This record gives sequence, C-alpha cells and structure tokens, in this order.
Amino acid sequence: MEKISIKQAAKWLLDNDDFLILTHKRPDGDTVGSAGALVRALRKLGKRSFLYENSEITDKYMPFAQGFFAEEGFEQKKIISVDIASLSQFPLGGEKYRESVDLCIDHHMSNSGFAERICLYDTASCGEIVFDIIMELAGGMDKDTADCIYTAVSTDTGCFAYANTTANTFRVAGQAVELGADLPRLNKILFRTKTKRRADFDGYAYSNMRYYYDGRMGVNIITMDLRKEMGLTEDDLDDVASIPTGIEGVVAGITIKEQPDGCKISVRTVGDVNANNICAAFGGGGHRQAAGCFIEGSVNEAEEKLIEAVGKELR
Ligand SMILES: [Mn+2]
Repeated sequence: MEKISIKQAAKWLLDNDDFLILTHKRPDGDTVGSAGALVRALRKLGKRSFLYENSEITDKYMPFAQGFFAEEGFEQKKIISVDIASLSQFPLGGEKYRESVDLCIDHHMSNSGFAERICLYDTASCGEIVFDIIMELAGGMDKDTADCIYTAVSTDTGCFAYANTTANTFRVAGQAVELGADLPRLNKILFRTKTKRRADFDGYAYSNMRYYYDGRMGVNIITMDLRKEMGLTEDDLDDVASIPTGIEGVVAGITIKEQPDGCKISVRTVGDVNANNICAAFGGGGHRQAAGCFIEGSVNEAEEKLIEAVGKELR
C-alpha cells in the first residue's frame, strides 16, 4: 500500500477513468456526501464515474446519491473507496471488491491498509479530504457538489459540535457555503428533523430516565419490547447515547440496549469522569468521553453493575 498526498490523489484521478466509488456499510452522511461530491466532480471533468449501489442508504441521504448508481453493463477500470476503514465495512454485496480498491480516501487513522494506494489524513470527516482533492482537481465545484461536501463534514461532526471538529472542518464548511451549499435547507434536513417514531422515543426517554448519585448518573434503558412496540429502527436510534448527558448535572450518561444475548452499553461522560474506565471493567473500551461494552444478563442486572462501576469512577 502506497500513501499518497491530496495532490497525488488529484493527479491519479486525472490520469485515470471509469471509476466505481464505494461507500461503507450502514452508510452515514460522510460516506454518502463524500462519494456524491466525488462522482459529481469527476463527471464534470468528463470522467465516466458511478457509485456502487448501496442498499442501506436511507431516505435522508439518498438525494445525494440518487441518479449516480452504476448502470447495467458498466465496467469500471478503477475502484475508489471513501470513508471505509477496514474490510468489515465494505457495503453489502461489495465484499467482492475487497482486494481490488485502487484508491482509498479515508480519515480513520486506524485504516487497515486494504487498498493499493491511500489518501489518509487525520481530519474530522472524509469530506474534508475529498473537498481538497476536488479543489486541486478542478479549482471549484457546483452547488450540488458543495451540498454533498457540507453534508459529509457537518454530519461527521454532529453539526460542528463534537470534539473532533477543528478549524479545518470550519474552513471546508465555510468554503462549501461560499460555493453555494444551501445551509438552511441542509441543516433542516440533517439536524432539525426527526422521525415521528424518534420524537415519540425522545418523549419516552426523557420521562423514564433513571437518576442516581444525586442526578450525576442518568440511565436510559431500551428494551427489545420497547423497540418493537414503538417500531424503532437502528436509524431512529441514531445518537441516542448522547441523551442522558444532555441533561443538566448528568456527568455519566448510560444507555442500555437490550439484545437477545445480553445488553449493549453506551457510556458518555462529562469532564473528569472517564467513560473508558467504566467500560474497561466489563471488557469494553473507547475514549475518555465516549465508550462502550457488552454485559451479559438482563437490563436490570446490567444497570446494577453499572451503578457500581460508575460509583467507583465518581468517587
Ligand atoms: Mn467519516
């Protein structure tokens, strides 16, 4: 695997043609936005380029990909992946391309190095790298392409609120806006609209939150029955883990998701409280402010254990 710069990636794209672009499994705004921007920019340069069909793209992100999926009979010469960090993240049906990615554009420093060449930078989103490649390639982009870039960059940073957000994120978002990205429309679609099911769930979550240690610990329990009753999809539950710490005074926010074989735990913390320590006690881990683990047993058993583990960390 060869590591290449943004300039080299741009040159490689200019030197080649007939591209197929892969997005990752359970696609998010970054992978779809990055792919959508790249396919548009390449076509503007007269390059035959298509997206690989990804059946998991949700309604929210479909407009950025629609109309660009590979047609019957298209034979790609080069394969590009965007925002894919490892072989396990290849899209459904795209596993056959695991050995044949020519250019991987990614921002996960943990990238497993599956591709022939990689354009890898430690940015908040893949969209930031794709933006710089397109600007190097074409010196500009149209409004629709700028919309895709804004979508990629804003979604991977929780609308510029997560700790991964940098000045570079704002630079790229700012330039995308300058190039015509439709800020109010995109923000409404991406961040200011929830499904009716999610609205119902939020109501439930806030009124059933369980508090411990004088309100410093908040626990949200999502049973399989509840999910069934409310018809909640994985998409509806996007970022639910951040609900408890959104409440004043909660410094250890726990989300317990019941599974057939135990409980999936997400921990979010504020300040000095270390989420990684809490999860490490159960064989899990993550970062200081966000971590996860799996606990066998019922939701109540998991909650008991977590109350104890959080108690140790709060001392
Ligand atoms: Mn990403």
